[in-house]
Amino acid sequence: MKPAYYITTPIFYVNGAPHIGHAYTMIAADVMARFKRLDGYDVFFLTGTDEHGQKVEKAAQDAGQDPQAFTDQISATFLDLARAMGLSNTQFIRTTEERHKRASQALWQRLQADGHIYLGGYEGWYAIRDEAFYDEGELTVSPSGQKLAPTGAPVEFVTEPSYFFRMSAFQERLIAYIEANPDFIAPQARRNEVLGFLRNKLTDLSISRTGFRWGVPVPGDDAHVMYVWLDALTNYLTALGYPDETAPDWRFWPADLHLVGKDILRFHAVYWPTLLMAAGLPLPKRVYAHGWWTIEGEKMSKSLGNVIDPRELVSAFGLDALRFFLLREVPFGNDGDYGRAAIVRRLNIELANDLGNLAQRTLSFVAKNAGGVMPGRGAATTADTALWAHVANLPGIVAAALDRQAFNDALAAIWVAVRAGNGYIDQQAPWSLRKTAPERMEAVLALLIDVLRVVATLLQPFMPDSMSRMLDQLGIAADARDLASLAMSVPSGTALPQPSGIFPRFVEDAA
Ligand code: ME8
Repeated sequence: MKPAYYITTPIFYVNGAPHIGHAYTMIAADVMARFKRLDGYDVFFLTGTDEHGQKVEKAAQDAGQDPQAFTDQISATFLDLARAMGLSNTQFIRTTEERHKRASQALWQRLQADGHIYLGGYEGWYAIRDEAFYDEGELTVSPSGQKLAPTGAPVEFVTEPSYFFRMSAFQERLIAYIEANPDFIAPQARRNEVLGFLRNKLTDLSISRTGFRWGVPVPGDDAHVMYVWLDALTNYLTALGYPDETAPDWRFWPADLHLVGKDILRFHAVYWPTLLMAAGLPLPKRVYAHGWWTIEGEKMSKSLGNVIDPRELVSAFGLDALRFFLLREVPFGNDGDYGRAAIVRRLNIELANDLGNLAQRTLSFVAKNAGGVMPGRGAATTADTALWAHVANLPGIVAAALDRQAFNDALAAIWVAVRAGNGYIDQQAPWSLRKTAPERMEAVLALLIDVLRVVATLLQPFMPDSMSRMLDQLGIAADARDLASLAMSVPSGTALPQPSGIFPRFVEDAA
């Protein structure tokens, strides 16, 4: 049986339209999922929407809609985003589904039965925008006198009865776990941030609210709904069939990777693992918190009017160029800035000039001068060995980089090979070998095709559609595109389809 790999994105709040930040996490997770499938894993890839809580209830009220009708509508726009970004997700979960209410209540009851929940009262600060509680000491005051959370979200003082989770009881175990598992929280700076936070005494976590109704009812106490983060985090279990631990998909637990933005690290690296410890469930293997995108140097916000709909970028540049740009432009983990000029540059230089040209020059030359079939291979020259050295270890290098979520390193290594391929064509000049040394010309072309095959195979997770077309042109059968198939070479004489350009240069309209 294939090994299991479970990867998740955050589930997104349905309080507004999806934007490039949501697309980013979705695409990064999709690249991981697709790569693991290529590498022989059975992958469960989950994304979806987070539909309860005060923030969503308020957004529905502001829109003059009933919360269920409102969440149905906005959740559909996230599903549409997932499709538009080419996601290969296994499920799209919604927290308003019945199965999710059952799972959240079952987790609650398990915690309660084991004595991890008690009834008390919450008196303190709450930010609806972040759906988070804050200590007095964390707050700042705006010029107008409004108290603000460290995220800049306005807070309000809340006094209400509340159930609490005895999170404080798990502080030492959590620290020990993080220390014993250096890869559990990544990147390193985020891990240090969590360990820093854990130097202060962990308080118990308020896990129910009474001021509004839009949430999962607390079992046995209708006056309370669950704190939205408790219900939200449980989605990762619901999708696998929890509480039925005999469900077929339960074998995917624990998750291999929760991919999240740095804004929600604490929920995933402190609240979630302690809840799981209390419930006696295994902990996720890794939580990776990526950086934050701004738009032309500005924070994305509705009031600035600079929120970019990723679907518009797809119409302008194509999906694969967008996917490539997002993971190539910025080392994962760092913050990034979207600018139109930057995406055009990546598209024209790296996709059109480097990769597109390497394929087009090679394949159109084969079509015109080598009978349109896979050319004959020859004994390797020093130049051939030097080129192949860039490719031979590439699958392992890319796999290792992706296991660290170093998408940018993976792409950089692939581009070293692509550029070496272009240098090799220029230097070997197959056009001048055509008359004088036709066999050597064939060997040069065959090697270039073998290089392109490795490159295109490894790039499939990043650019599924264009690499599928490139592999078609390279004569690779649909069932020979995984990493294991790289060991088998395409026989000389295999007919190759008529080539056509894959990455046209992007030219701005004169208007
Ligand atoms: O936090 N740059 O949902 P959310 C990069 N429902 N990534 C960004 C981004 C940006 N500017 N803006 C958003 C929630 N993201 C909860 C999660 S999980 C159990 C519950 C991405 O709609 C990034 O992944 O506010 C971030 O963590 C997530 O969207 C927040 O989405």
